[in-house]
Amino acid sequence: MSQLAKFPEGFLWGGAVAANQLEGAYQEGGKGLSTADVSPNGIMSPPDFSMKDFNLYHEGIDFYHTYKEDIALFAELGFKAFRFSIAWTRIFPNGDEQTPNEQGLQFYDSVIEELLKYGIEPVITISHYEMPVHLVKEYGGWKNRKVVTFFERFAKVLLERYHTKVKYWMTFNEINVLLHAPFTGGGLLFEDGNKDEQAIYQAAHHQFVASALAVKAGHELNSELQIGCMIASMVTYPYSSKPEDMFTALSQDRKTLFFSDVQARGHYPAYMKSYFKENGIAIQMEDGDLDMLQQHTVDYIGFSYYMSFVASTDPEHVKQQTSGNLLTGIKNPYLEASEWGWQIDPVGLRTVCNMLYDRYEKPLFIVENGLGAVDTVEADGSIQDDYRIDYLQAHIREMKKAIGDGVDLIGYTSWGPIDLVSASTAELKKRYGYIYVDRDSEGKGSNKRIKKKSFDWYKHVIATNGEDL
Ligand code: BGP
Repeated sequence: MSQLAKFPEGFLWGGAVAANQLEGAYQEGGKGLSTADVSPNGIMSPPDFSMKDFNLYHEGIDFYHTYKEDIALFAELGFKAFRFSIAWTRIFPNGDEQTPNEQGLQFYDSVIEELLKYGIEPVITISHYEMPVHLVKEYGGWKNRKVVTFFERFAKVLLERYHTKVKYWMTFNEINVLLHAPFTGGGLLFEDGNKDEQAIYQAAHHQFVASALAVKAGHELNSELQIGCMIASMVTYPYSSKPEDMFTALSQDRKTLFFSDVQARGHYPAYMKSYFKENGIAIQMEDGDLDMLQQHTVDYIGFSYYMSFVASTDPEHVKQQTSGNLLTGIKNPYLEASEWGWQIDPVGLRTVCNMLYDRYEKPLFIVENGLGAVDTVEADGSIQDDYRIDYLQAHIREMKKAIGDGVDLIGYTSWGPIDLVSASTAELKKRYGYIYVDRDSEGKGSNKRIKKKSFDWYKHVIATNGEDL
């Protein structure tokens, strides 16, 4: 690596959140019921439409009412960018209406105004792990082609309203998670518990077309817009140098890269067409779909990175499972893991950056990364989260090396700069923030915001543009 590697001028330092994990106010401002609202055990778990159980997503951290105070703290951190999602149900409560809910739009008008007041670039995720419950019940979620039209309408409303104020967009959060958690990613329910690949890949096709339609609409409104894809990056190492292990690792990575391949290269890759043929999967397409995918590819590759994975053909290795919310993987003997079994691998981030840049030669934007940990408030009221600083510091160092390798990296928005409800556990035990929220998993607490030790650390990183870590 060149010793001279530096973060570029205008690098987008910041943080990332999702509407359903922090806004709360789930029935205010004309909002409809979203899939997150009916997922009391986490948005990765099966829903409970009866909503008998307490659901922390209903309250979040009350950002709907505290956004001014919270954005002021982000400004104090020196944020250049803030990534957030729009709750589809605030704009179209049922999803299939013709006209948007003006009150819902006004909330996001205010959030955007507040960010711009401080010179913070808003970065919008159009859809982050949720959709109107009505679209699930009435249409079966994303496996129904009609949902493409509803999404297009939703995306166009946002693009038309904000295209002069918001430059950076992404269509679907972690689009590849549809494979692992089909309800979370696509509103797909499989009553018998068996994930039907035909339905999942059909839903993926609909999301690809919907995403391309949003890219088209955005560019027609404003050619300067940068509209990206967003994948949960999952780099897989072969457990050994056994050639079969290598091939297994490659096959596992392709399950992720398939999604960015279609969105960034504009066509279905050969390996996937073969997979469909071998497995009797037939994607129904309409005339013009393939042209749409080809003509309206994304401008940048957005991705999350939390951990790396291991693949092996040896049943003994497969037994050494670690946990993790999306894939149960084999334990990597060289790595430590978080309390939730996510294997901590900063070098893997450099590898992912290089892999993605080699493959697409489009700008990369790391839109999620961070350490989920239990934080303790000391007797003096401070929170000494050195473990979080260590994690972030090591990852940012590797990002810098990736820039030295020649990667065009445009930004870094770490996950949950303010503590929020966890996607996989629906609790407030696993925290990511620089800002502590005094609220527990039962929703009890003062809701007060407290700066953790990492707050000053990250502030300094941003102030020095990553020079002094
Ligand atoms: C990603 C999701 C986020 C976020 C993050 C951390 O997969 O895009 O929504 O929650 O993971 O996950 P968790 O909250 O389960 O720790």
